[in-house]
Amino acid sequence: MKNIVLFGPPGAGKGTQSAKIIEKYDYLHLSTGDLLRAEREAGTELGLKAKEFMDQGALVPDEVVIGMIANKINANRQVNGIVFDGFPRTVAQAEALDQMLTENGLEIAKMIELEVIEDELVKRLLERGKTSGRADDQNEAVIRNRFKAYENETAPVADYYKAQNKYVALPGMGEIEIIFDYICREIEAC
Ligand code: B4P
Repeated sequence: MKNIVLFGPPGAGKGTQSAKIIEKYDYLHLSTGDLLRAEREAGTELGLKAKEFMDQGALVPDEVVIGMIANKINANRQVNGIVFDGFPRTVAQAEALDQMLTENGLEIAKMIELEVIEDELVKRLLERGKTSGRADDQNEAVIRNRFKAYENETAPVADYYKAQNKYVALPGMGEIEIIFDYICREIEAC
């Protein structure tokens, strides 16, 4: 079972590339953003709590997200691999993930970061906001908050995987298919 963390700032292409990876390799896609949005739509207590943070562009508290992921890993032991998309987003989440995987005899094979400049990210997110209905994609101030949260809380997660020799950075700008080819090479090499 090959487990990959897809990493990068909001709008880097994690969701876009995850969809292609799961189609090609038949992996399980675990997107904490998607899981949180589903909880919101279902109107659960967890979803309502998450909404306050998401709409401001802040991160949802670690304990909420970690519990959600633990349930998914435990329910899916027989898959070819897992693509973690948008998780871990803090060092505490990365440590919790390692612990959950180790308990199941599993590990992260590689973290793949998609590198994209900020102006392009803003452009992509505002464009998606026109049709996604996502409040956090429609307002530039909220988008800037998401970048701040990324810089302060999420960027250090890359160092966590660098220390384990599992980190690789790829260009995230340009043709989606070309970026996907780079990603496939990395997945197949580990
Ligand atoms: P996410 O749902 O993870 O949102 P995201 O980072 O914006 O998505 P992504 O990066 O996958 O989007 P993509 O580039 O594919 O998180 C939303 C919120 O949920 C967070 O702010 C936070 O509040 C909360 N949350 C989620 N996980 C959490 C966690 N672990 N802990 C705490 N809080 C958490 O797509 C962007 C756009 O770019 C698309 O329109 C796409 O078509 C386009 N695009 C992609 N690749 C392109 C390319 N190569 N060229 C041109 N356009 C491209």
